[in-house]
Amino acid sequence: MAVYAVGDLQGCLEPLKCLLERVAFDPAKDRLWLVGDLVNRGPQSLETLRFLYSIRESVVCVLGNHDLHLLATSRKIERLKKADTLREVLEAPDSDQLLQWLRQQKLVHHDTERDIAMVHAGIPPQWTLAKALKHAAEVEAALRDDNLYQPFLAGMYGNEPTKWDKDLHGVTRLRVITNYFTRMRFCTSDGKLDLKGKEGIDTALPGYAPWFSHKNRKTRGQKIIFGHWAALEGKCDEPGVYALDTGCVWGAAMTMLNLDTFERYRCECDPAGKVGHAPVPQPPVEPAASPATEIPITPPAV
Ligand SMILES: [Mn+2]
Repeated sequence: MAVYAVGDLQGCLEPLKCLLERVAFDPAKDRLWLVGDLVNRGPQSLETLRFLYSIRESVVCVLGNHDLHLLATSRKIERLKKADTLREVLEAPDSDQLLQWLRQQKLVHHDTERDIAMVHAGIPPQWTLAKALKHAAEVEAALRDDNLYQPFLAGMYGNEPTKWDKDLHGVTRLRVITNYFTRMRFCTSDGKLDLKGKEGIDTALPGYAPWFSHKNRKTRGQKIIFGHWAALEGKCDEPGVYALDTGCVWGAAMTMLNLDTFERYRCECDPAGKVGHAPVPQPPVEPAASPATEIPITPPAV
């Protein structure tokens, strides 16, 4: 059995299939780990989810911010933004089945045999892996609980509080945990988040640094696989920490890592998020969320 981890898919199914073919992936024998952000911005979110669902017994996946956004839009908590490409998922006849599957996924995965952890964005410096798994389980339980699902998704959005405190409770507590695991890039050594910075590591505000580069990080020495941060271009100098988001959806590449040999494979993508060899364009500036740019999922109720 071989295990492969792949960076953010964001609805780019062709490059994923290109990588799976390259390693002759066999869902009956092999395992596919995904760092989350399976959907959105790319061309084939629905087909991507259907494909993953069809091989779900072989898939190990953690949720990213775009996956949680999809779940929230499906519950009418958030509206689709102009750049979102999720409408086809919401309107599909098998939408419920796919979203129920998505909802069962974890925020942090730890393979005890290989001692490798996987998370979408990162693990804050002040948490050990054991603590991270414990707090991830709080959010995972809320996602799976029919009574907590809606309040959690409704309370999930927001950048505050910027820092963990063990006395936090309710959705505020779950929001900070979710922001660490699904949105974090820069933070202070004691885990205060800057959720605005999205560029490379040299753009940190004073006192802030990439979550993985803090000297006091309690998961130092632990192998960690993550995605989310395309501006890193798959580069991370921290030993044992593997950045896998190489910006497929922006026309760069999709990356796959063999978890036994740590060999990397790349599939070059075109600006439409498909397989191609077009020149790499600059990532478009994300449009600001404003009511004027939002598209309602369904017409307003009469
Ligand atoms: Mn992300």
